[in-house]
Amino acid sequence: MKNIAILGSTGSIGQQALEVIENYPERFSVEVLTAYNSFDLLIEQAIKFHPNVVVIGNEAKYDIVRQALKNYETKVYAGANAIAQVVEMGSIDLVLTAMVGYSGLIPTVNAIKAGKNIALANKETLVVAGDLVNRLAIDNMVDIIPVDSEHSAIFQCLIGESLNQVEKVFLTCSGGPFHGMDKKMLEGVKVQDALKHPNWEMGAKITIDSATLMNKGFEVIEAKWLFGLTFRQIEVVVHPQSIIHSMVQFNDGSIKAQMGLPDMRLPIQYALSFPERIKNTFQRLNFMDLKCLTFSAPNTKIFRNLALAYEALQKGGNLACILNASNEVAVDAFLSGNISFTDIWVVNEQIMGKSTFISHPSLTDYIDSDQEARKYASEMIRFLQFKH
Ligand code: MN3
Repeated sequence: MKNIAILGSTGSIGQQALEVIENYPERFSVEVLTAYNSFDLLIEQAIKFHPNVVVIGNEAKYDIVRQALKNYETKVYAGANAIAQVVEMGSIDLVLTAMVGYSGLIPTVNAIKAGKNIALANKETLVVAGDLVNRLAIDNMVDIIPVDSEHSAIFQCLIGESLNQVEKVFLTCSGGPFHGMDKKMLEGVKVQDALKHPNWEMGAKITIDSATLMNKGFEVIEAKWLFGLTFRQIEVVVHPQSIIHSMVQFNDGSIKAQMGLPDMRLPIQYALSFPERIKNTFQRLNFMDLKCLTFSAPNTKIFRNLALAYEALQKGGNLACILNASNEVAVDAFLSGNISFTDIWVVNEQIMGKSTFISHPSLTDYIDSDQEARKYASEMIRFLQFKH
């Protein structure tokens, strides 16, 4: 029996993880659930899965959750510090990190320090502080198993292989809803268009990141840290059908691909059951239904975020942390209607140039860099609003 903590259980990944867990009560048990704001769904999940502990991030919602669960054995806590602490509980075997953005960093760091294996859905943890998180994982002999579909694909292709025989990886990318659009068209993109992803149902933040290709940029950085690659070994390929989830090319030129229907429950289940594969009833891919699989290069001249991610990777230090912080602020501003779609990467590029560069950051440096970049990004957004 694996006892699982799900950080971000009310989000898209969290809910799908619970769907998987529900099918295998003899294998998985839910030990901890956390949510930031969605108290009603958290309560519902707690009643259904009876975890040992639930944490609601937003302390203003504590009383509602506690009242609703007062007749159950589940303990209720509130606040970001509580989330960062519960991951250390002795009874937890695996922590699924599925919260949004930078908020995933500290709880993940604590879980690793406590020796917990990580099923990593929160890619920002590796984007912000990949070197530090990797070192901690090695020191504490912790496995980081990717949940992101592309990284799960690479991970699966690498089973039985040596990392030093990898020539490169192809990270596939759906291209998002705006693939092929020019600069003028992108400037007029509306929030509701950007929130419609062609292949994957996801939360708002990652859906916008997919549309701007920031998500793909973060995935390049994530791949670097998960698999020990250089930026030259990671190539993004636009593959709108999302059937090949990524590929690995070895030093003899042979290529392995991992394929399947685009269904996040598959990489989630694999991360939870690894090293085993367990039988399920998910729909199978029928090759006869596929008309064609297509591939093309992403346009990084237009979709600047992908180029910025490569730049952050190449220069290293705290630059990816800065990019992530700026991007979180810019995406919020776009979702609130304060800046245009293309302003997102205009802000990111400026803030990367403006923030203090640190070549070998500590955890405190990362926290400070995140703060500084957010402050600069907010200032720039106020300026852009004024200009409009
Ligand atoms: Mn992905």
